[in-house]
Amino acid sequence: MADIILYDYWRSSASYRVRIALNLMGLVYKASFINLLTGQHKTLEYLKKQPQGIVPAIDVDGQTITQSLAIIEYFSQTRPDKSLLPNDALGIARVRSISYAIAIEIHPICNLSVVDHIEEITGGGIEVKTAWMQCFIRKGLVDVETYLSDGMSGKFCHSDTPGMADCCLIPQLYNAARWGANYDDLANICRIEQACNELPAFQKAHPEANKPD
Ligand SMILES: N[C@@H](CCC(=O)N[C@@H](CS)C(=O)NCC(=O)O)C(=O)O
Repeated sequence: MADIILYDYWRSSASYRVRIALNLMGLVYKASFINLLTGQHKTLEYLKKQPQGIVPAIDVDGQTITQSLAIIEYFSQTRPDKSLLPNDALGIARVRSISYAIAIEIHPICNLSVVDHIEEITGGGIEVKTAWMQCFIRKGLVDVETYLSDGMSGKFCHSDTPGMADCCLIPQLYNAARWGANYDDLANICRIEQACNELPAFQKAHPEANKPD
């Protein structure tokens, strides 16, 4: 099988989701570092891979795939023995609900390009940016906690096996900590975070372990 190349930025939570997923599936990949700080994601060369100019993107099986959840689902479908989705339709729907609550509800409104723009149009400083992040990350995590309190979570977001929802949750918590959004009172989230942090797949995917030299 052809090499897997992940177009990655160490601090990107969407890239971090895919790093966790590849590690959980035991898939070896090469990381190609795309420096968001120098605008490498907006170069013509990278835009041929990812026309939106965002990370991650991945080269696999002779194709390029974009969007973190599409990437995780692609691997789950093409390598079913390593799938990060449950076997039943209801389970898949639940895992997608939790994943989307993070990746579609929290992440886009807390993207740096969004908060930088808010800072610019309000004329506010870092305080405006921080208040925005804390408000919307906290609100989104409270919603996720409600999902996780439905009796269908186990050791992880869904059952006792880590899967796609955990790949979304842990990077979002890293971002919450970065901006000082409190979630100490959200018991299921804290319990699942602890379980994930014990696994090498999550440890190896952590941004600090993926900083370029
Ligand atoms: N929905 C996308 C989100 C990707 C995304 O927003 N990536 C951010 C980093 S986490 C990015 O590349 N931002 C660069 C920019 O906005 O200029 C996914 O899940 O892959």
